[in-house]
Amino acid sequence: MSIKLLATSDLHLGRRSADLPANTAEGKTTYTWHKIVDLVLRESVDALLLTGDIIDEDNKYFEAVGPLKAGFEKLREANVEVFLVAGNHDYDVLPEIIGQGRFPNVHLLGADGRWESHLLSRNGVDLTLVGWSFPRRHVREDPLLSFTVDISPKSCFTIGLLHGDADVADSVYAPLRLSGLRQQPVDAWVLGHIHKPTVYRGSLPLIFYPGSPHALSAAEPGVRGPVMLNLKHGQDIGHETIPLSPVYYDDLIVDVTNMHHKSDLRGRIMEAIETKSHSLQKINDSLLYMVFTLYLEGEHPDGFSVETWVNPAEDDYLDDIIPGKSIKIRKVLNRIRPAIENLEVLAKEPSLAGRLAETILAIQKGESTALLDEMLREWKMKTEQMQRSETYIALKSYERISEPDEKEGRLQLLQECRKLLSTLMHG
Ligand SMILES: [Mn+2]
Repeated sequence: MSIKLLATSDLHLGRRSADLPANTAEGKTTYTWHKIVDLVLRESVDALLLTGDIIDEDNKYFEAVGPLKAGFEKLREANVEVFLVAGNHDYDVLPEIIGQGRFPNVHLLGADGRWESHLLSRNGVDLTLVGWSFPRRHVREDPLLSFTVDISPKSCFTIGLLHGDADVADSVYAPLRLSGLRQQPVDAWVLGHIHKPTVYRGSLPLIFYPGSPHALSAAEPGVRGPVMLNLKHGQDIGHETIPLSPVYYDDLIVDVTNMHHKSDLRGRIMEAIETKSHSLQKINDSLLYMVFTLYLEGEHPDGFSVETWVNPAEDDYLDDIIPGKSIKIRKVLNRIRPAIENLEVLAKEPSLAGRLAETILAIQKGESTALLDEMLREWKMKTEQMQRSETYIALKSYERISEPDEKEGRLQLLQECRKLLSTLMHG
């Protein structure tokens, strides 16, 4: 007595992932579409739910139509129903393909921006699916304002399919109020449009964006895939992301403090990649490409030279670090703070940097300068002002708050002077 549904959105058939070798078959979103169809068949899923932007644009019609129809055909042969709504990218092309009428198992809900429902009975469970489709590219009003559907009294569950922008009031892509979603007699909302997988926790119903199942660029980091829903009588709806994206994007952060040789940095990069790959072990089957943005951090006297120690070439893929995976560092971002070694020399310069160096030295040695005294006075005054403020007085009842202490002031000023000097020297 249960139903299994697989939900996904924003596949953008016709597009391909950035930063992969040219013409890589796995980089195309059609690759993940076939994987999704295979998963539905392998896991005996009862119905596939697609919540918009499945096709990238109508200019991608010819790239998308073949694979989409082939998938629908396979699902029809396996007696799997498909329910979908159109988004802002496929508002015209999706009805066109479905309208060709060869797929009795495929149901586009809510064409022309009118809410529509469909009853599905499987394994002794009656399920109502409700949906609304984009009638045009831009929709400024919340589609929930016109929510009217008949839900059969014998229906055990109601699942809503909708493409739009949750809690973005001025969106031109169907602004959806979360409170509006919660008010409807719906047990779970499957949304589309936002590519980042998002679950709104806290209260019923279950509201979520499955997100794009195929990572398209470094702007779509982390594990991605469709979401499996399990519906059982008298139980909360179970949901689980099934990792399927062949591409994984992420940041790699390496601290270069105290590194003196290229080999040190290389070792640390390898280590970081291995750690990352290890943490992704459970999705290793689907994962073929790992693309990283490398951030160099920490303190170093010559951060600009350190940056040249790694030199990711255009088509450089590292193939043998992790078996079965291709790895690429797509970009190196230098966030290294300059370690100033000649602070004493700099302190003699009549520049702003010189004054800051002089102040840092004075704080470190427990001495004082005219500038430091002035800054400490200012700090003390501001701190006392803050302590007299309403919010601060409210806090006082919870914590013991002491008078501004010069030692604390010196410490804060030291951090600020260092930050300022680094910014000055770094340009
Ligand atoms: Mn969209």
